[in-house]
Amino acid sequence: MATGQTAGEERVISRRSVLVGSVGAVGGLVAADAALAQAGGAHADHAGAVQTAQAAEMQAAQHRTYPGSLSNRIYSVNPIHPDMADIAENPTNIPPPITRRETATVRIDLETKEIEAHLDERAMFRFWTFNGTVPGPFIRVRVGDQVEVHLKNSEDSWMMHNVDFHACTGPGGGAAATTAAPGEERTFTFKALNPGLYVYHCAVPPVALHIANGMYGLILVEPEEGLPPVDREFYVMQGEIYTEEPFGSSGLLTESYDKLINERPECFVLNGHVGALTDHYPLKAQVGETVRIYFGVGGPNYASGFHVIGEIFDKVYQLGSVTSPPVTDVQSVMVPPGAATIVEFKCEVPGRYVLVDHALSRAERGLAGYLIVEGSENLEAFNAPPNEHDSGH
Ligand SMILES: [Cu+2]
Repeated sequence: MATGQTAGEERVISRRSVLVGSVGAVGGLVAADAALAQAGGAHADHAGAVQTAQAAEMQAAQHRTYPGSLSNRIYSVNPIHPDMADIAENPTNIPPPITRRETATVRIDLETKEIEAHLDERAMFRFWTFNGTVPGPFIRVRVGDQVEVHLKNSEDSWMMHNVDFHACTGPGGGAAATTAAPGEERTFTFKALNPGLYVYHCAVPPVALHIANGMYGLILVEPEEGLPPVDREFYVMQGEIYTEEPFGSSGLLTESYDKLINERPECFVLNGHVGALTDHYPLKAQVGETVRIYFGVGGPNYASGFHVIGEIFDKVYQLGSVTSPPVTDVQSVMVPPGAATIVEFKCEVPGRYVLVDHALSRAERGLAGYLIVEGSENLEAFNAPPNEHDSGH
């Protein structure tokens, strides 16, 4: 099994690191090796075990900090990126609620574009996109509408692309009908039969690769009566990125098909790239406002335990169903790949809140977004004295 192989490789590397005495530089590997030495005497020779114990003592003697830890950005402000090509979708880029009370034909124009853009402060990646952003545009229709999809594959593309709408009832969600070579355009129509929040994505094989490289978005099919009004709406999607180079590498990175099919991503992202919703497009609201987040998982592989640090979801429309009553007072919501949810909460206390997948190892691989709430203090709800260890405010 692939994961077993890789775990074995890591063990070999960590043991070699200990034996050559480079332990100081690789604290995580030392810890792994200490565990290995304890667990498996047959694997740990005496010299290695002694050195491992010494290294563990050294490690315990100093108060370790992890200045490179990306979860620092959960609680502290991150430096701003320099201007570079950016595929991040602005989370406020959402069409307004639909006010008409009759059905209509709605034309959707999607252009598939492959764009080299930055993945984090140091790295670039060739993203595959709908309309040049990840996620693709937020589409808003009303139940009963005829949706007329026009999919154009840019002349500059290297790959075939198409689109599969989960909001569509019909074979492939339109995928076969819209498969287009570079420079071609395809159309199909479907009737939005079921209200809800749905994912759309490219479905050209290997489908997981097209999704991982950025080809996903959300379509909201409003119920007849619409959704209850809120003060602000946001559009956020989670995905994984698989590169040959390890997380944190510089330069133009290469996609890894091997890591993709073994489900071993290097990056986890909100809205396309590391830092998209922290450095470029933090969400913003005022105290007293009610916020709604349309949250989807493009994936392709990992479910999200979606959570906003410091907030409680007053309402959750589970699995994106708007015809079931929302559940109330929820800390985190599980969102499978190829699915979505709608969360709502009132902002009662000013400050910075952080959108995460509560599988928080993924924060170390890039997954975080900010919600900045401004307004008057609410000392009844939250009253905290200053703390010199708090570097982030
Ligand atoms: Cu594609």
